[in-house]
Amino acid sequence: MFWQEDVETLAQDKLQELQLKNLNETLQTAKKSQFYSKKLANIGFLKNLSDLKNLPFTEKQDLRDAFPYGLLSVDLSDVVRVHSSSGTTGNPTVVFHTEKDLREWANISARCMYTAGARKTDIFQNTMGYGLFTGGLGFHYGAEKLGMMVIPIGPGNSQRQIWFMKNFKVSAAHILPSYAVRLYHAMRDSGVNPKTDLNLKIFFIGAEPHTEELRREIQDLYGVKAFNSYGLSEISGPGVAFECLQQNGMHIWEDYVIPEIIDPDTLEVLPDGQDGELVLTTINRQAMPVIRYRTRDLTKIITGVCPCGRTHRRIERIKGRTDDMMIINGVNIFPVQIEKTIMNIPEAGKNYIIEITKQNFMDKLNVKIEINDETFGGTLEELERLKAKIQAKLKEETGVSPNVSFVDRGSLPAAEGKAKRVYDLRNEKK
Ligand code: DLL
Repeated sequence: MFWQEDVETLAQDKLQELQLKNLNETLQTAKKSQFYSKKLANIGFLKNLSDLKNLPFTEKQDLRDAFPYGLLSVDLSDVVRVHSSSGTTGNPTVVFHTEKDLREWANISARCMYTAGARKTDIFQNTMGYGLFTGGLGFHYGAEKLGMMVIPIGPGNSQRQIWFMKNFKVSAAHILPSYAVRLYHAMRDSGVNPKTDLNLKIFFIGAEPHTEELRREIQDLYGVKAFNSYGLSEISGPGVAFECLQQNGMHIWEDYVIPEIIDPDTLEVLPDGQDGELVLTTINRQAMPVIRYRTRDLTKIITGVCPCGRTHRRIERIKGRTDDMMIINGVNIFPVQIEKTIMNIPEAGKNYIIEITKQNFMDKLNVKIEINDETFGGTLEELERLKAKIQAKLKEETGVSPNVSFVDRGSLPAAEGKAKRVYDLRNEKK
């Protein structure tokens, strides 16, 4: 039932003792880096965990400015791997790992997958990108540590994915939620019914925002249980927080990180149960600890104890990123609100993009949805009725009147990595 029962069920007060001890050690390690030697110069030994809130934040821009080695806390000769998240502007952020860091990451990834029911008898297909992106290699080593047979196929080439799934009786897969939808269509087009022709039981889905509705859809399409997986490169990658069999929030592994929720405007720490931005401090990393890292991800800590027996607190599904929010004529909207609405309309397809344009000085929200087979078969009149229905539901959910249009299946841009859903064309020259 547990990967490491002692630590997963450790009482909260004991967990906090452990956190304080490891936090103080981490601060000493961090101060060996150029960046934190200055930033934490006046910070001594912390007596209480609550002293953490007096420490300065670390931002993505700090990582960029310190590129390439400013946050390195160990001798370069002790570094065995680097990962990187490609930003669209400026320097990429780089993250370093010692051999111990990689061992710990493999362990926490194994713990995640075990928590969701994976066992050494499972055959595991890893469709996440290998390379600088953390999704592939991160869970690869976790899956091997757990003892599963790993198929390190990486992303893309749906026919090959299906071929492996079928011939090796793959039971567990690591997959982007947006790709799960596309792969299902590829299966249908090739006459493969995932429920009867394949042996899939567990999906680990994450790396991009998605709604409860999309998760349910994926579960229904494939006949699997799909578990939400949260992580970010700056804190290793996947393995930061993961759902247990209850599928009700993600346990954030508190022997690896200390989570805080802050108000993104006032920067004040908020109590459990309140919505805000997740801030994370690593407490067992050597090569590159990060202190009070502002993730920009919006969530809350769920109050109450999980029936699964794990004592590590849970975070709610990520609602969006502070920098994801679209402001349409002054109204704030998160892309997941659009997804939630679309997923609740059975006749609508499951692939969509959002375009924001400007018309006569006014913002316009355009939602382009792929047609699914049922709607495609319908008459023009039925299509118009469906369009009006989606428009009304979107207005109800967001407060903004969108333009809805249908596009042919397969015609929306398909990324090999994370799906790009929002295209802000307001500043595009005509
Ligand atoms: O996406 C790590 C990862 C790989 C997580 C595989 C899960 C599975 P980055 O590329 O650095 O790392 O992107 C991190 O992606 O700050 C969130 O905004 C978003 N994100 C990650 N997981 C989830 C999730 C990997 N389950 C950024 N739900 C994070 C919503 C997620 N957003």
